[in-house]
Amino acid sequence: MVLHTMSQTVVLGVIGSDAHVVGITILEQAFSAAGFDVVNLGVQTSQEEFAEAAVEHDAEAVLVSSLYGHAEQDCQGFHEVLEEAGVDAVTYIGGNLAVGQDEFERTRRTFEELGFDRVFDSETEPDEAIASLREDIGETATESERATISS
Ligand code: B12
Repeated sequence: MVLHTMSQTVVLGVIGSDAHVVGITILEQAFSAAGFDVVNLGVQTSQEEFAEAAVEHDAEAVLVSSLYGHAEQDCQGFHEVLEEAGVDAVTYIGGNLAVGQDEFERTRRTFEELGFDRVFDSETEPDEAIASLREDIGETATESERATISS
């Protein structure tokens, strides 16, 4: 017998003026297939739109994507906006987060300091993010998802 738990909602979108839509579409499909309720805000999403959607859908997680190299500017003050709106959710960011992105550890620190719980580079497989999220919200990852988590 399979036991179903109530599904968890994930809000995702591409922040700022960024128009790269492919990555977020793949993430939407992967999280849906993994059993999450996904609210995809699409491209060119403002900080406030993320916050409003997270409140409206009582989201467990807010996933931000950015490809075009302006993520740091776009995410300044983001966590303050979420906090003011009363959002209590895990926050991830991923994509091409810096121009060049040759030293990812520095990029990771920058975004952790901005308040993100996890930071992913553009090589990230959706399963890795899914397994991380299950871990962060206290759900059990499947074996194949678990195998993708890097330490
Ligand atoms: C296609 C493309 C475009 C298309 C976008 C079409 C569309 N509507 O989507 C067009 C031509 C419009 C475009 C425009 C631009 N682009 Co462009 N584009 C690309 C390209 C070739 C592929 C992007 C793509 O679709 N990848 C496929 C998907 C599946 O991968 P992905 O997006 O990386 O997403 C995966 C991961 O990153 C990760 N991920 C992404 N987000 C998140 C979030 C979370 C939470 C997690 C866990 C994971 C995750 O998971 C995804 C799925 O596996 C990349 C180069 C490249 N090879 O990546 C450049 C690239 C992203 N573009 C770039 C640039 C500079 C631009 C422009 C600024 C160019 C210009 N001067 O006009 C504009 C920006 C316009 C705008 N307002 O956004 C640069 C960014 C440079 C940087 N960050 O340092 C890149 C890297 C090219 C390069 N090497 O210079 N682009």
